[in-house]
Amino acid sequence: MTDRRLRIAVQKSGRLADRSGELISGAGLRILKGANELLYRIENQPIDLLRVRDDDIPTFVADGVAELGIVGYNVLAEHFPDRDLEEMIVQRLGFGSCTLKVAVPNDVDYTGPQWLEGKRIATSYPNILGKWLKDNGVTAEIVEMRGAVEVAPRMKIAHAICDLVSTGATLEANGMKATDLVLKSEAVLIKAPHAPPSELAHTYDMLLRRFDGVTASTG
Ligand code: PRT
Ligand code: ZN
Repeated sequence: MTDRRLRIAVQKSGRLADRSGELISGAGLRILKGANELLYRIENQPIDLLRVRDDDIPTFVADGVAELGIVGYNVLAEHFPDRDLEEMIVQRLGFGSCTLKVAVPNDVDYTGPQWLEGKRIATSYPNILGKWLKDNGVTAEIVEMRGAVEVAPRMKIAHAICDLVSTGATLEANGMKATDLVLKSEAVLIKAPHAPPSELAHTYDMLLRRFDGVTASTG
């Protein structure tokens, strides 16, 4: 006998946490909140939830620390700029939708990607932005910021930004407008490169079928 359990890496708190929990509950898994904040047990299946920062999820799953993970496509793409992401993605989950866009101050007469030539652009997504600039034949300086990217132009740190947008309220509040679309994103279910241990294969297959069913029914 083994007490080996499957692991699903999920965001501990933040924009994807609630919907990830709903997906897991919707698949019939009963989450048992334990004293251990990092690891929650599933009461009725040999599964644990590994609750971490979203930035850690791509690596944990790619390294096989967790068999599955739920993360924003934007985080995955930034983490693995050179990988075939489709090999990792099991399914798109239909929540956490947002877009990564270039934005400039309202008074800028933005004429297209060429406007960015020689300029400074602040972003938390240097890999994705770097690729997009290259694809568009633009040479610009990328200023990497962990947060508060929207204040960079006002602080004279950068001429433009590249950031996630959902309602557009943050840009508006900061006197900026969105221009080019760099990446479309939503939450995705990702899997480790190796098959799960054979004694857990049945649970793993059942889980994927159920996630698929929940996503199909919630659209
Ligand atoms: O703590 P941890 O590292 O786990 O979380 P985090 O702070 O890095 O991420 P979190 O919880 O903010 O976001 C998790 C994921 O949600 C992101 O990686 C995206 O996949 C997705 N998502 C969807 C968003 C947004 N919408 C979004 N609007 N992530 C961030 N934003 C931010 C954006 O950066 C900007 O500051 O919201 C602001 C813009 O929103 P609007 O509505 O004003 O346009
Ligand atoms: Zn994060």
